[in-house]
Amino acid sequence: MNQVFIGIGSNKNHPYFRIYSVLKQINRIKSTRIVKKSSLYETKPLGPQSQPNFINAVIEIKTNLNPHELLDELQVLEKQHNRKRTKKWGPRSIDLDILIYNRITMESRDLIIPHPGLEYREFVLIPLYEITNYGYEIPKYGKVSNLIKNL
Ligand code: PH2
Ligand code: MG
Ligand code: MG
Repeated sequence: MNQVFIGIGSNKNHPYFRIYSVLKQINRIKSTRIVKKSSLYETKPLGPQSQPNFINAVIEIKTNLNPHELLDELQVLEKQHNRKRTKKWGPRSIDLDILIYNRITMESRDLIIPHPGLEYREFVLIPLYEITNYGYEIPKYGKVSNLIKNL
């Protein structure tokens, strides 16, 4: 089984309800289950400020899907939540990002792992810190605790 961390964000159409429902859907993805969930954090938008606050969380899953298979499944869920790819960093009903996949680093056309920007995003690092052991290291970026100190 592969260890994967997923970042969840929502700032449109009832974020708390949406995250609750997407967690159940993630557990229904084949060969996949959630093993840890962070708290839900209300965060100020990074990017355009004229949009509602986000609700963010990070979960740990175990899965037999490879990174691209998992990406496909998460994009199906984003579509079901009526996610529109309109303006960059605009409001979204649900955003599901593969943050970390085992210890791998990869850059393909449609998928970069670890997720770009996670090393300076408070709304990712704080929930990740909550659900990992002290001293946990993100591939390429190092200890979560150090990244938080440098925010
Ligand atoms: N996601 C973005 C852009 N800005 N800001 C917050 N607070 N939380 C997010 O999840 C977020 C964001 C792009 O995916
Ligand atoms: Mg995304
Ligand atoms: Mg995102």
